[in-house]
Amino acid sequence: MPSSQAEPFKIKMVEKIKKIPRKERKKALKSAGYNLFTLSSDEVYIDLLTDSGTGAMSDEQWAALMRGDESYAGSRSYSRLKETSREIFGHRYILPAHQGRGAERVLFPLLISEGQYVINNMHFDTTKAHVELAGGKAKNFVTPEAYDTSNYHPFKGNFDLEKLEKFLVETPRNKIAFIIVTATCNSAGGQPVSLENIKAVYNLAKQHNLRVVFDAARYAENAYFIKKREEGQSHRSLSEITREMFQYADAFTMSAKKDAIVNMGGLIGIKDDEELYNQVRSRLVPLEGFPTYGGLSGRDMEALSTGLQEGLDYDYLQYRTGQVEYLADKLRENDVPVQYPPGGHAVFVDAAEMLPQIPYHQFPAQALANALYLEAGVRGVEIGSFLLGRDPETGEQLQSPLELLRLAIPRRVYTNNHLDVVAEALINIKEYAGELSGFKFTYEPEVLRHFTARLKPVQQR
Ligand code: P61
Repeated sequence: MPSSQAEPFKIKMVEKIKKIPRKERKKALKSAGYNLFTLSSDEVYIDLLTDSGTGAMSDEQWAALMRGDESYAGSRSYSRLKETSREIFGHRYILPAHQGRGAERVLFPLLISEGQYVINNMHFDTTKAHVELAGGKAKNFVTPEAYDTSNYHPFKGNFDLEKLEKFLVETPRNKIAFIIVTATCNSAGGQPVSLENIKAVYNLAKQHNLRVVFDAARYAENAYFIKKREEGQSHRSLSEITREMFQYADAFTMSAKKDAIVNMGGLIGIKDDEELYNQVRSRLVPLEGFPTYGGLSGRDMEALSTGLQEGLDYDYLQYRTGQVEYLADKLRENDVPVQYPPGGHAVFVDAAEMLPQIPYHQFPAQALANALYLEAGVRGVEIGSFLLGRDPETGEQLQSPLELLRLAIPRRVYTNNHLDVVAEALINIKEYAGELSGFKFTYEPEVLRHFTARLKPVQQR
């Protein structure tokens, strides 16, 4: 962020944070089984585990909470959420869910038959888990540019259209369930998908009679990057761009905990397919709740309606993406390898490059996450082979094409001074990165293992 540009808000309330001593951090890591998900937040100084549900709500959102209508059926707060979402996304049918994976759990089984492929630029882990739980097989088609972290490309979240088309032509229609567009593409580094690419995917899908579903958690950051980076888009408003993006989707699932800046919430949108809407609504009742609350309280829906609008504010998005860039630039200037350009919500450090001595099956980015916590009490998250898991058919550990340590920046929470601490710690680690060793399992759950797994260092320190 240029130094002349300050945060487009002032701070009304603060929460104390504290760094526990290094000796205690070492003990905490050991008792957490070297899995940072298991740490207590009191043991963490700067928490960059996720940007999901960790943002700071605005005064307008807190005020909106007071207007929550807690009626079981026909809540006024649901009507507001429906109208706001319709206006922003242009989809006729809107249903709430308690969070993104709740929305996936309701929608996906309706669209997937046993053994069918689900196509994505790159599945995020919970999405992949819900595809697999519904009997589907997750397949990624992200552009190869995404795998070269050091090379600039404005839209590393794009689909490889040639590869996608070839697959669609060669695979019988009944073997494919639908196509997901994840925007921004989290696993590739919070990387945006261009409007041109989104449109091309939609057109290809229609040629092959397939639905497109958006995984829309970071819709606003994606729209911002389209405005800033795509030719012919700079004059358009973020609302116009968002409306056009969502025209190229038949439905969407959304974790509202990211760009809509609420601590809990999700949405399902369906553009115009009334039959699908009726099916989704019926499934929503036993899984999430009555269609006018879907796992959310009235006040949650109020905060969400306000957050959906705030998330698209230009000044806010400029500050937000600028803060991510600030951290990325600082690291790059000091030769810490990061996915470049940085994405919308996080800086992704290339751990495979920083710790080449650790093989993928000993999880280099997990080793870096441990080192960063030990160095400065900063918590990041591994996005690599540890998160990817095993081949569901062979049980073999899969090799992720990228081994990344994600430093996700909560919205409106930390200042650049906090990020200076993070950068300094990683720059220090660079000096002894060659001495770090990998990890192996002492406990490995079957589904979404990284949340609760326990590990130990391959070489006992
Ligand atoms: C995240 F460590 N993301 O990025 P829910 N789609 C997409 C997401 O990014 C996403 C969901 C669907 C999280 C939370 C998280 O291993 C982890 O509201 C593109 O979280 O259910 C969530 O939305 C699911 C963190 C998820 C993790 C899994 O931090």
